[in-house]
Amino acid sequence: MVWQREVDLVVPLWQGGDDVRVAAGAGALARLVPTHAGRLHIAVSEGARTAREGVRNLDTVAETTRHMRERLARRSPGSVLTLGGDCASDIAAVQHLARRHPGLTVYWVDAHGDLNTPAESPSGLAHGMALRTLLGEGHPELTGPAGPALAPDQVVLAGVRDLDPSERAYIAANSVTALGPAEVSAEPAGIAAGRRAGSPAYVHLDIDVCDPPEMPAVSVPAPGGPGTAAVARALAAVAAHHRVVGVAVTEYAPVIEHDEDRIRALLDGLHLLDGASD
Ligand SMILES: [Mn+2]
Repeated sequence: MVWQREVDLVVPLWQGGDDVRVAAGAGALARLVPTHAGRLHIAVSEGARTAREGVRNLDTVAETTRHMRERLARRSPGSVLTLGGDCASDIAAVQHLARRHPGLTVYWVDAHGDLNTPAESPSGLAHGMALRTLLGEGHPELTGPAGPALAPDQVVLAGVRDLDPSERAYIAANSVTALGPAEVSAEPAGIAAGRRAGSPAYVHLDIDVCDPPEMPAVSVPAPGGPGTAAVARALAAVAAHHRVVGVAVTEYAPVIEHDEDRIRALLDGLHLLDGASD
């Protein structure tokens, strides 16, 4: 089954995590994933490397997000693949698709919650604020003019384990579904439990969700993750249960030595390698 989407966005944004190694991830993923759609390469400017209003490199992250938002508004695709870049690479894509598909479930498959705010973030890094931004509580230049893209009950965190205290508090206060590594490993297909079959879904795959010994090529490794095989099974379960309208793959730092077959297994779980020649 080929996952049909209307546009691919290649987004070498690294300023959200201030780690230039993930910029090359966008191009590396674009080489691995054959396209059946138009592929737009988003230009990311160098910009000033300064912190403003609690967010490092805010100018560049906001400019990239605004630029993507405009491109998506012009094309109005119903389905989008984003090849990042860091976890701030798909803010505009989720904002666009959440409005296009009411009731969208967003699977945030990530070792981290990305639920910080500019005021609470220990690092000031935008990639750790991406999901909270989508929930309407981020820097206004990133949340954008249209208000919250998502409500907390639309979000499923999967494989999450590295959370700051304020992120834990947000999850508890808002009853966000959060499945840890043990739950994903024990029952990968369980991550879509309780969600309506055939309903629209978005998958944000930060490959740091995988256990670092299996997948070391990431910006911010977090010990104790599920294996890549379990993650691939969970992704396949989401793809089988839902109508997937968007996928992002983020935080891949291909310069770090790793087994490319593990990346392929993850992409294959999402049907992104179908039609590849080898
Ligand atoms: Mn992340």
